[in-house]
Amino acid sequence: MATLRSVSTRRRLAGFLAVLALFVSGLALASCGGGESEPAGSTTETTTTSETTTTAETATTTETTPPPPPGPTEIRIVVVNGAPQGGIVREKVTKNDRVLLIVRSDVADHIHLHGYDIVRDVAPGKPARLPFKATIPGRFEVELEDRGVQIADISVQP
Ligand SMILES: [Cu+2]
Repeated sequence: MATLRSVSTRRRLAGFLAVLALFVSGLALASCGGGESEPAGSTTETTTTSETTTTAETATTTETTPPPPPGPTEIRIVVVNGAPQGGIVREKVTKNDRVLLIVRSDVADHIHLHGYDIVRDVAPGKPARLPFKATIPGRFEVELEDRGVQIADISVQP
């Protein structure tokens, strides 16, 4: 009987050890899981933050993007036989608009934008490009300088 009991005690002891082992490993797992879940939470937060940042950046980009698309207001003038094709080109722009005057000419001359005092060479096959920001309100003559011929009338509205 003593043998049986002793076996039983050993079994109980073994059982106890097994339970203890499970308990310890359970603790280990629990603490491990806890350890994992905390960083996971941080990661999630970080992810959320970065997503928010991305969204904010996208929004910023979207807000920043509009200005470039408008681009400069292009005013094209074609000079034929030393005179503006179709008559003097009359254009209205708004103050602070970016404007690009492009003049094609079959004669060599200089293009002069009065008021802003910009002068560019022009020649057949070599159009003149006069980019400017319309900071000065008023009406300004564009002239074939050497010939003294007006080719455009630019109105900058305040
Ligand atoms: Cu002039």
